[in-house]
Amino acid sequence: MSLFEEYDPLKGKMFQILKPDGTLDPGQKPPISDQETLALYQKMVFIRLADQRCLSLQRMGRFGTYAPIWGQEACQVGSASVLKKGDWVFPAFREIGATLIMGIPLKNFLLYWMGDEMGSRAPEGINVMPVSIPVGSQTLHAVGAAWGAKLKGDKVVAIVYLGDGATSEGDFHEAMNFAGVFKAPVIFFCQNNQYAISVPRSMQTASKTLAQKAIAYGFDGIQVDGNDLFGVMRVTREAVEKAGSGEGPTFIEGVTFRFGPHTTADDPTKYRTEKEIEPWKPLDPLVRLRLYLKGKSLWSEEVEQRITEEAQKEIDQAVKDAEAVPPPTVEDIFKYVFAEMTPPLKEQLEYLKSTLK
Ligand SMILES: Cc1ncc(C[n+]2csc(CCOP(=O)(O)OP(=O)(O)O)c2C)c(N)n1
Ligand SMILES: [Mg+2]
Repeated sequence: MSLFEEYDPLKGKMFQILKPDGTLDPGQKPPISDQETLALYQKMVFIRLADQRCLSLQRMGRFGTYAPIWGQEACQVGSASVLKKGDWVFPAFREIGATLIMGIPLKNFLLYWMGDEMGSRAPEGINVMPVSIPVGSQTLHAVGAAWGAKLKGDKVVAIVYLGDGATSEGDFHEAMNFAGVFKAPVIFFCQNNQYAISVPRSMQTASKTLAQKAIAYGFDGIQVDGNDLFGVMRVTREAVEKAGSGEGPTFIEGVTFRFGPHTTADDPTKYRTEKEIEPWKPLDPLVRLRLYLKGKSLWSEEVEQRITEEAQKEIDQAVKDAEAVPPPTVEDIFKYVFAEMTPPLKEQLEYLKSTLK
């Protein structure tokens, strides 16, 4: 029986390898070695610290806005770390983890949120698409890229990150339908973080799980503990292999929790109680992995201090580098709409310039 048959979402079973106490589920093995686990833990620490820095930069007025990952690191690190370099990645707007794992420099990521679209430009050979602010639209782009790759015979897959709220968008359903019909090599990675801004999961859909939505479109859906790095890796790897062998799409629901605000523009205490957050705290993906590594004598306070210091140094440098880039000019808003600026655009640019004098 395949993993997807065994964890058919209609049976209501969620896949998990690493339990919250840091021990393994009986009968399950970690998908990577202990040394690889330590290396990914280090990346997760880096991502959490970079995320905190982004929040601070926004609070100091050095970022426009920001959507923190805090709590969702295992979903993103676990899924992106099983991809190959040429695979297509379509992020939503909360994807610092997947973005950095795919090799986008932190400097680029920072630049984007500082308001410079050059930050969206991926280095050659890294197929990470720009942030998608419109909820769910990136699912269509991913299916298109996956289908295109299939037609061209490129041995790559596309993965698209979306939230629980995005599953209520029309775009999402069109993408799911198209992916199923054309057996596109695409993975829908849905981070069910329980909220779409202030709207709780219970108000989003009457479906028991989000994973079961895949069934209506004729392909596999699976619910995985999204705070379990090992579980996420195993499920995503299986989906990648399936897509690579021509068996089409998979929908993965990573069950997780957003500890922070939706973005720096909202105050979660207005719609979420402390009582609701409390049970998620011990499920923190970093805490769990730390317990596992400690059990293997690979984690100690000293190790934590060393990787924290290394990370902070690298983050400091990336912030310096990003802030050293001259800010975009007023012309940049108009210059790239068409290959050549149209007369109305030229007129508008002159008008804006005159008002800024
Ligand atoms: C098409 C569209 N509608 C509404 C919004 C405003 N909006 C931004 S994020 C968001 C909620 C998204 O929730 P979810 O998909 O669960 O992702 P999460 O923010 O939890 O990661 C909404 C409604 C938008 N950006 N685009
Ligand atoms: Mg959400």
